[in-house]
Formats: sequence, C-alpha cells, structure tokens
Amino acid sequence: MTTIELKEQIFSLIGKEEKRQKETIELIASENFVSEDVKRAVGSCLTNKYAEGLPGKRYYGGCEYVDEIEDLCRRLWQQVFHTDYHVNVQPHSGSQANLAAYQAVMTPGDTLLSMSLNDGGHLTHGSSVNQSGKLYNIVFYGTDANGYIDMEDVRKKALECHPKVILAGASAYARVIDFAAFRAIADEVGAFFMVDMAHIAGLVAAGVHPSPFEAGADIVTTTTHKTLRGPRGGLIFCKEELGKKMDSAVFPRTQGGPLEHVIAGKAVAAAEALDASFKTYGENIIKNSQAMAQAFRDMGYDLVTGGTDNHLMLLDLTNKNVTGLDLQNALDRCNITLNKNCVPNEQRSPSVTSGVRIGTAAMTTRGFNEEKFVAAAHLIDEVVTALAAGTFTDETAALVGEKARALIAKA
Ligand code: DSN
Repeated sequence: MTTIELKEQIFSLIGKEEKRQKETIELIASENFVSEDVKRAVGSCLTNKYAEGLPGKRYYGGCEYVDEIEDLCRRLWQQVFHTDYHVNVQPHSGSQANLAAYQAVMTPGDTLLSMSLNDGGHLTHGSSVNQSGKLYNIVFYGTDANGYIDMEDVRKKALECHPKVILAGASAYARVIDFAAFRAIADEVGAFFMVDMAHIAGLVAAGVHPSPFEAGADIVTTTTHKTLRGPRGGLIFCKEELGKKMDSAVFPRTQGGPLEHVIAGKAVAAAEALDASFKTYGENIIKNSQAMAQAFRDMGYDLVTGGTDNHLMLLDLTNKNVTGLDLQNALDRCNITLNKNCVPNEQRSPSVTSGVRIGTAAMTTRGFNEEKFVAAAHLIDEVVTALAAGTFTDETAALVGEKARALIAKA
C-alpha cells in the first residue's frame, strides 16, 4: 500500500469510529465527549514541541509559549478546585499520575492500604498484575454486605498494617466517599492520605460531591477525561511541602517529555469547567443517574448499594441469569455501549462477571435528560429479557438499535 492509501485507511477507520460514537448511547462511566476546542488544542502544533522539565526550567530552547500554556493550565486547575495545592499537569494518564504519586512518598516494600479491584477499586491501586502491586506491600479494604465502603474495616486494617499511604478512590463505586473519615484514620495511624478522584473529579469541580481538598488529603490524583470532560490525561495535586518530590517523581523518574498539546487541551477543559454551565452539567449527571437507577429498580433489578449518589450505577444481574459479558456483547449490537463489571461476592471471572457498570456523564453531555435515560434503561431491559429467555436475535438487535438511534436523534 502507498502512504496515501495507508493514510486513507487510517482516516476511514477514524470516520467509522466517529459514526459509531454518534450513533451509540454511550454509557461507559469513564468516557465523555470533549468540545471542539479541546480537540483543536490536542490536534495543534504543540505536538511538535519537546519541553522536558517545568515552566522556566526546561531542558530545551523555544519553550516560551508552552511555558505560558503550562503555567496557565496549572493556575486554571487550582481555580477549578478552589485550591492552592501544588499541581503538576504533566502525567500522561491517571495510571502515570498514581505511579508518580506513590514514588514521591513511598519506597518499594512500603505498605499501601487501598480498595480492592473486585470491590470497585482500580488496577493501579495495588492489583497484583500492576506495577503498584509488585513494588509495594498492598493491604486491601473492602465493601460491606450492601456494597458500601466499610470504614470499620479501613480503620481496623490501618491499625494493623500501619500503612505509609491510605488511598481513597474507586472506578466502580456509586456512593459518596467520606474523605473526612479517611483523613481521620490516616491521622490516627500517621499515614499519608491520598485520593484518586478520577471518576468523580467533574462532580467535585461542579460542587456536587465533597471535595478531597477540603478534607485535607495530602495528595489528589485525577484523570481529565471522565466526568471532567477534557482530553485523556492525568493531574496530580499535593500539599506544597510534597511539591518538589512530586515534580521529580513525574519527570525525570517516571516520564520524559510532557505532551504539551494535551496540556493545552487540559487548560481548555479547565476553562470550560470554570464556566457556570459546568455546575448545571454536574447536577444533571446526578439527576440522570438517579432517574435511571430508579427505572432499573422499578423493573426489578438489583443495584449494588441499592442506588447511586454519583455518575454511575452497578447492575447486579445475578437474579436475571445473564452475565455481564453477554449483556455487554449484545448491547454492542444494539447501539448501546457499557462495560461488564464484577459485583460484590462475584462468582464469575473478571472477564465474564455478573454485573455491568453504567455511567451518565457522556450522554448528559449529548443532551440526554432524565426521560431519555429512563428510556435507555428500558431498552437495556428489553435486551436482558431476550437474553434470559434465549430469544435475542439479529432482529432484536436491529429493533433495539433503531430505538437507540431514535433516542439519540431526539436529544
Ligand atoms: N479504566 C478506567 C475505567 O473505566 O474506570 C479507569 O482507568
């Protein structure tokens, strides 16, 4: 193939993905749709620039404009979260942000107390297959029988294992996290208190979830692409006294040159999060989530913790006799995207699961209101019912897909 043909192939695939996104009800809780301005920044000439180091202290010439952009980005994110914490905007992702944060305050073998992946934590919170689980001694706290974080368990384990860091934050947890309670336990055992707010950061920015900054977390990491609706990437905030260590944990310890085009995109997203409309967006995400959760309850579905306080919910499909994997695959054929997810006391493997995770941030961006989310819940139920009865066919997929596209067209 010629270069031209290869490029045509690449852009044709991007076009197909764009069409898929436009015609799909997107319910993956960690995804969102960025503005054209975020895309403009990320697709800009800044991708050409090397800028290892920090503004004013770079290892390359010609950094005057990227210095201004990165400085502005740092200031804007401090404004978004009403904080004067030190901030580093260079992490390429949430995983990179977490790794750098650990490196700044822990040495290999130190103990990290965090939420297990099966209970809703994240791979980078000490999973044995992640670098975090290989470098550090990991102790997990879990959720209680109703799926809530068990603060008694957190305290008991903290008193037993004397962790260097206690981490709060999750990728599949539908309830408000009590940061103040975590802070109190960290103080009791002399641990650093770290929050990974990647999933809920947009809700914190909108003032509809308690802030880890107000609770006095020592370190706060986040991604910028979930509820914050920015480009893919990470941020690290920390108390001023940890700032130098944090910066050198990002560069040169765990990363090379920062992605200045993405940093510009993060700055654009911060400017958007500072607009008054972002508060309404956060409020709508939660209203939509709660309306959808209620619709599922009304149809006899079990929800982990019985409902939601944030942008996501976890459906436990055990009583429906359908696996998370089967539902995810069937919905992929019906213009509805979500992901399979473990539920408490999961009996199936993580690649099959007994549940699915559903998020409302992306479709709230696309204009879905409570009524549309309720309608989407009914479409999912149509598919679950057909799967359970063994009657899910190409025809079912076409019919539900048509209804999904019609809902999107009306949004
Ligand atoms: N994998 C992301 C999620 O879906 O929650 C978190 O990094």
